[in-house]
Amino acid sequence: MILGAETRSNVRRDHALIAPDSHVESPLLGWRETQGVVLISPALGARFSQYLALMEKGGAAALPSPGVQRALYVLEGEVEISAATQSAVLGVGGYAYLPAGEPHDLVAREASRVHVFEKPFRLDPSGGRPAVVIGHQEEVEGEPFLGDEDALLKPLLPAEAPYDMAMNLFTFQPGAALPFVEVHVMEHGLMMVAGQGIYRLEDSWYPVREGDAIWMASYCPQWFAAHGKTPAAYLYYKDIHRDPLESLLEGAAGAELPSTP
Ligand code: UGY
Ligand code: MN
Repeated sequence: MILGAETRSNVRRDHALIAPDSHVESPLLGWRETQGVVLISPALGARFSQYLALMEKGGAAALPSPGVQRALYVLEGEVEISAATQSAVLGVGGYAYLPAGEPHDLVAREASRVHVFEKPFRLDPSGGRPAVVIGHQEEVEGEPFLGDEDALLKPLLPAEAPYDMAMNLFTFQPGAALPFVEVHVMEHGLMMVAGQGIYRLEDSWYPVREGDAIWMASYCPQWFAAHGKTPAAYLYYKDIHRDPLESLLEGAAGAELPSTP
């Protein structure tokens, strides 16, 4: 193989693996002293975006587009986040959730690598509004996944109806695996933050390791097993708590029910 002509990245109709060897940086609209790597976006078929913000010391974020919520997780460095009611300095493993329309400042106190999920917010029919969340993954208790103590799931955001997205941290001891091949309506965006393993996506099997990003469309068959001598961990996004018929219902809003004869 010719040097530079090979990559583990692979883009398919219902999934994608984006490995660091194929990253291309580009400016993030409105951010200062920051370059971005857009890993997942609607251009791929996704309903959300996932990107890396590579911030220089003093670099600062722009606000998301109107109606868009943001969940960020610090992979390297140290940033300061300030919203109307809360502010904090976040080191590695620190995270924040900013509801759509929430003004906030995000400034890098040193060169930092920040991982971001963004998604247009869909209001829950009961009208509940999500609140700002700021925390550190070490403060969140891991739940054994379907009873497996070797596969610990940390939900970083409240699992409540006003929140239409989840951001979770999933840690697998070497040899631990998802107990079955999942096929579900929810979509995922994922970032490997530690270790390595094998990801099955549809009918393909991918060796994956720290730094790899994965998109899984709705209904993409998925399975993971951790491999190696150290735990594997991934941060991932999932859309939750909304009616799967939502996109069809939008067009019908305000439509009259047919009258019965
Ligand atoms: O939350 C999930 O659906 C999770 N178990 N999926 C995954 O790890 N690929
Ligand atoms: Mn899943």
